[in-house]
Amino acid sequence: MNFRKYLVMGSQNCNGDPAPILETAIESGITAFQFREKGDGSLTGDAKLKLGIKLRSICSRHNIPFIVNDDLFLVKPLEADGIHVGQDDHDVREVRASFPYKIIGLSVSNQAEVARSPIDLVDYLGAGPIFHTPSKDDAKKPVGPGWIKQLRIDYPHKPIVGIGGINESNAASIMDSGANGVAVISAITRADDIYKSIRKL
Ligand code: TZP
Ligand code: MG
Repeated sequence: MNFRKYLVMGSQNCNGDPAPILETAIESGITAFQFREKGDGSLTGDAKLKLGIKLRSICSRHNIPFIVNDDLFLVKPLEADGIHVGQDDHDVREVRASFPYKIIGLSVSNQAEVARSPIDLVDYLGAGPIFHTPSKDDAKKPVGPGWIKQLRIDYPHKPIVGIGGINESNAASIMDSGANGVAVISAITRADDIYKSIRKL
């Protein structure tokens, strides 16, 4: 999976229909997508599944990896390529046991979280929040690009994506710190010009 420009998005991040935003983002060069329907105003149940199916089919048509955030029950119906979990979500060991061949991503914000996580079972690490984020109410304290440098030293071969407050003006600092890519919500969903913003990420 190419992690270079990883769009994370749910309907709660968009003013209107997320589908055309995803289409435009793919045409503009994103390399991966995570369906993250979570937080204030997010959909649940059938409406969530229905939107997932729509976004999944867009990714399939363009050969863009489709990762589901947290919701294990959506992995099969959406034929997701993988699943991303946070520290308060499902245990990685259980996720790996249920999905031996799927891509699994894990969020890590500090050394204590790394120490208690089975890093060898995951395919990539989400490192952050690197900067202040407007997109996650319960986000932890920003850790800065130094966190990516540390993870890169400790895990030279593990794919790492930075997340949290990343945009076209600071994305280079994330890549320079050793990340394989940047994961963003608002830099794309709130962009005046999605194409330009993604080109510069
Ligand atoms: N996890 C850590 S920060 C964050 C998530 C899901 C939100 C990232 O959103 P934005 O708008 O790119 O800061
Ligand atoms: Mg989570």
